[in-house]
Amino acid sequence: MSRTALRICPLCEATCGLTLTLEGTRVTGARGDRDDVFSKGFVCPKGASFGAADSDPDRLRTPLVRRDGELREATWEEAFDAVAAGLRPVVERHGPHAVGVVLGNPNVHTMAGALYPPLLLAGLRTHSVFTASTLDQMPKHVSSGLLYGDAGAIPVPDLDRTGHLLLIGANPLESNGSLCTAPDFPGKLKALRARGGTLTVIDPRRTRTARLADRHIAIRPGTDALLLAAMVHVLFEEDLVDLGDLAPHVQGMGDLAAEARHFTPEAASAACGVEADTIRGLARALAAAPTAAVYARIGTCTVPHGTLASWLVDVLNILTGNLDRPGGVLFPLSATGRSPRPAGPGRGFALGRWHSRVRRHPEAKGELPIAALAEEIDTATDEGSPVRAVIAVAANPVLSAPDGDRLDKALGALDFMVSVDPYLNETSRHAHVVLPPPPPSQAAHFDFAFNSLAVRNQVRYTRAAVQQEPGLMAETEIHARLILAATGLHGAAPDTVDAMVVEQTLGRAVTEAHSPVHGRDPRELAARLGGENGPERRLDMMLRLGPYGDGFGARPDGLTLEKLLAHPHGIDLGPLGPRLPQPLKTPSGKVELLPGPIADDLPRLRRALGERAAGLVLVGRRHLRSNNSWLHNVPALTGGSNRCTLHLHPDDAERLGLADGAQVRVGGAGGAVTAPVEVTDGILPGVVSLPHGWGHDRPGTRMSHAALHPGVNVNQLLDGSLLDPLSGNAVLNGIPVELTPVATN
Ligand SMILES: Nc1nc2c(c(=O)[nH]1)N[C@H]1C(S)=C(S)[C@@H](COP(=O)(O)OP(=O)(O)OC[C@H]3O[C@@H](n4cnc5c(=O)[nH]c(N)nc54)[C@H](O)[C@@H]3O)O[C@H]1N2
Ligand SMILES: Nc1nc2c(c(=O)[nH]1)N[C@H]1C(S)=C(S)[C@@H](COP(=O)(O)OP(=O)(O)OC[C@H]3O[C@@H](n4cnc5c(=O)[nH]c(N)nc54)[C@H](O)[C@@H]3O)O[C@H]1N2
Ligand code: SF4
Ligand SMILES: [Mo]
Repeated sequence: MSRTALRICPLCEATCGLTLTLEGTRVTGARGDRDDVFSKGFVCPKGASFGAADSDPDRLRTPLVRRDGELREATWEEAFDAVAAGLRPVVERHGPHAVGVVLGNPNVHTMAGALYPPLLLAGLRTHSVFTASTLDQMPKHVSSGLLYGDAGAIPVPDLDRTGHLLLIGANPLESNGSLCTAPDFPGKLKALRARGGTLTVIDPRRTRTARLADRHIAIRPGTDALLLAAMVHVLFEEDLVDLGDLAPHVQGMGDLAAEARHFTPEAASAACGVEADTIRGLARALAAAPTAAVYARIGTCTVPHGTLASWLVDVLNILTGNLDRPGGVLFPLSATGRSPRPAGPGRGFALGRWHSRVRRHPEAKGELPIAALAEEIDTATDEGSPVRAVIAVAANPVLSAPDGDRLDKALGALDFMVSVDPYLNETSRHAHVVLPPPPPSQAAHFDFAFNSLAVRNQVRYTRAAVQQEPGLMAETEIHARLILAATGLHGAAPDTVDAMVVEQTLGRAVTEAHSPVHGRDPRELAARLGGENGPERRLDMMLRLGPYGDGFGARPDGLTLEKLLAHPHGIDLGPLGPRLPQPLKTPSGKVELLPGPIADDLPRLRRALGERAAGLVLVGRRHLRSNNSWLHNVPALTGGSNRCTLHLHPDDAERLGLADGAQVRVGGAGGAVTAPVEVTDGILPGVVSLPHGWGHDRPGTRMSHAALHPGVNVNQLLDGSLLDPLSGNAVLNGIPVELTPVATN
């Protein structure tokens, strides 16, 4: 007998609601949940393959513990004993910074990853924190931190209502969107055009998104900040700046105008490979549109001027009055966000409160660049201990971060490593203990991160679709036990972690004047919490304290977990609305248009006006049926065009004597890889493209399907030295490479 169950898809940022078909405990099908208040039935091929990913026979089903050099199956008790025995001596002998914590992308797609890592970091007090953010969106956090005083305040394009979308370095037709949670992003772009709006795409490749657009502008990789600065120049020069309702909330216009003078379209044109008139036209169109949104992603973040480009995106939205207005870009209001405090000056955002040990990279948002992880492990300095133990949660930096070969060696030489990961892969194979979470059908789901990036305010929660298999442990419990083992409390009940958070959070809330529970007794509030387990009680608490919450009875119609459970397809909370000045936490209480660290970095951008890459440069690409490094083991998702090939323009192919299908050696600063050529005129001459997340040919892994078509690791071309200085984000796009034909017989 089959039955169905609802499950929010964890495979990308779109967070679609799925209806799973189940035979016993096995997921045999997945389709879009038509009644989902947000995704309304949308599903992509990845979501439709949820069952195949969920039931992958290579998923680990017991913990592994290294004995006599080999990873062997063990009980949970043995595994956590080994974690405590491995980590504590490192902390005690070498101090907290000797323990590195590496957090990967799927942490933003699990409840465990949202609720527990902050406690692990607070408990360990290590500065050695490395996450996928420094391969991704750290420039946007830094830009938001500096502009708005809050690194988490990221405005999202109002896709459903905008009249003009300028989309830069993003390919939502493959990625389904990022820092802009929008189920059916492709449909929303089509709807934009159907209602008479315009879509402009800036990308060195003619992507599927670019083909959908009114206009595609093929830019030289790594030069978006110059183009955007030139657009700012035009707005000032042609008197097109119009702050509208934003005017009272913005400071620093004069200084910004003065800086913008240097970036004429004529000066930027050659570096960008875009005509000056085209740049002027882009600025004029943006200013003329009744509503407009500039939206940029990976292609603008993972470049040498990532923070400046991210900042300029917001500057353009601000100067055209499109920040915080419907149809422009707006700040979502998430149901589990803190209840908004009254508007007013805040503490602002600090950068560089500490530095990495080896190359003195400044921290950003409490993190060090993951590109520096290998050197922080393998290089001794006079100052402090190298990283000697690593806790890796949902992370595969051997493939995702620069110079995997060096990192591979460094991880192999650690005193101790623990991975929380369902797979034995390129990274977890170095662990002394592997703690596997259950497959997603057996986990509850709530999107703590993506609700604060969603194009519509809404809230949804799905409990586990399938009962947890005997022998497995919920990932939330794995995290709680890991925290206890790492902080010297090994053996305490995992519930104590959640109870402590509840006590502290409620204890603080009752002292805050603006809180709906101000002045109440935290124990009385804690006793009222619903939920079947620790994580659910915490979710109930966050919902009830949040902006739509019931305030523990203060607003009886408000949200609670109980109410959410009564709405299995979610609760719509309406379109995004203006929120300024409340989200601002800058010292001035205003949007600070030209923050100091940005101004200090602008001379570097001015120098870039005169720089040209001499040879070929490489960019990445994503495929709809892929997800970074970990879905290549699902046969249903690896056929067809989802292949690790080098895209090359016909002119370059001819010049280099490379035919379609030929093997080519691609060399970069960090090493070389050999891949088959795919000749395509969908890429700018002088630019080549390889996808990331491939290279599944290392021994000691257990991903049998991925190993059949391993591909190559594009990040081996990098040596980890190229970073955006303000954010520490790795430069992954626009990197210089050399091609050499490989002789075949
Ligand atoms: N060249 C190049 N490199 C890139 C990028 C690029 O565009 N170009 N993109 C970068 C970006 S944006 C990102 S986010 C990073 C991602 O890089 P990582 O953060 O390393 O993420 P993944 O490669 O997705 O690996 C995720 C790991 O989590 C495991 N996992 C999957 N599901 C779960 C789960 O439910 N729980 C737990 N505990 N583990 C799970 C997987 O088995 C895998 O080991 O890659 C970056 N690397
Ligand atoms: N199918 C699938 N979906 C995914 C993922 C996946 O791996 N596969 N990963 C998820 C993750 S972790 C993330 S962060 C998001 C990322 O979401 P997106 O940012 O939409 O990711 P990409 O598809 O890599 O799009 C980046 C685009 O930037 C272009 N580009 C490269 N360099 C430059 C440049 O210098 N300037 C400009 N203007 N463009 C440039 C590339 O050609 C590419 O088309 O996707 C998420 N969704
Ligand atoms: S678009 Fe993303 S969230 Fe939606 S079904 Fe596909 S992978 Fe899942
Ligand atoms: Mo990402």
